[in-house]
Amino acid sequence: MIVFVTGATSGFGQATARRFAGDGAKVIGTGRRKERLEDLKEELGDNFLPLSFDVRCREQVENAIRNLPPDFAEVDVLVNNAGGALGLDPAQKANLEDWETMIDANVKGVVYCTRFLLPGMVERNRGHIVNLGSVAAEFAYPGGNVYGATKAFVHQFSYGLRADLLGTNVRVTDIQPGLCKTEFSEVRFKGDKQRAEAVYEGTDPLTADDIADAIHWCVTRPPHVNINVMQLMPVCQAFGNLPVSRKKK
Ligand code: NDP
Ligand code: 8X3
Repeated sequence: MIVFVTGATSGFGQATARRFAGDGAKVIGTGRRKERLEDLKEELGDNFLPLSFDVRCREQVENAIRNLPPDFAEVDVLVNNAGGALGLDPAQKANLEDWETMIDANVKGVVYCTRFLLPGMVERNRGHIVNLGSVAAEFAYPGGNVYGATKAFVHQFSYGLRADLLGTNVRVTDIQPGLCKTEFSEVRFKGDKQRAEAVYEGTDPLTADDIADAIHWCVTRPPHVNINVMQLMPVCQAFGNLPVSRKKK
């Protein structure tokens, strides 16, 4: 099995690369931080191919995929994981560049990697695309505005792919995690470690290994089974009431 994991320099992607490599799969791990990919190569050996590119850049994605060495070219599993959130401000105050960055990575990055790898999967009549969505796609929260919208795109895109792929053996899964401790909040709060730590304070959040395990489970179901969506939350997280703004007396 050849597994292509975007965003393998940290969090879910790194754990997923380790999980599949531990299983004997060949893994292509991507990200912008080359040193981290080199460290992973050192750890995982020759069955790991580090590929450094920015998922927001269509040309870089296309070049990286077109130039895959022959022994890594027939990708069976694409894990569209690279991305994240930036900021938690209300829409009227949010930074427009942050919005663009999220749309470029979480939406366009997913679309580019999918579009360049999918034809080979269809040709071989085997493959699996696993997209990292989020509970934020379904449950809106203050400040989640564009982030949640990008993950709603991921959800609908996953369904759309399934519709188009009917009649092939290519599978598609949307994984929707809730609170999970990775570098996610540190990135969202632009390096403010204290603010990031506060998100997880007093909780028992999901871990990157929990998500890697979920991805691995979906991919290793019998070939006739497609897990459309998998939503996971830690037990310490649930749904809230819908807030109501009341007139002052
Ligand atoms: P991390 O911040 O730990 O990892 C994000 C990964 O994405 C890094 O490897 C980073 O690599 C890569 N990445 C980000 N932007 C780009 C880019 N422009 N080009 C290439 N690679 C990029 O976060 P998580 O592991 O938690 O998040 C992984 C995915 O899961 C994201 O899509 C996130 O939205 C989603 N998610 C996270 C949840 C959480 O609570 N942690 C919950 C639900 C969903 P590098 O910086 O080296 O480029
Ligand atoms: C990450 C989960 O709730 O921080 O997608 O948006 S949340």
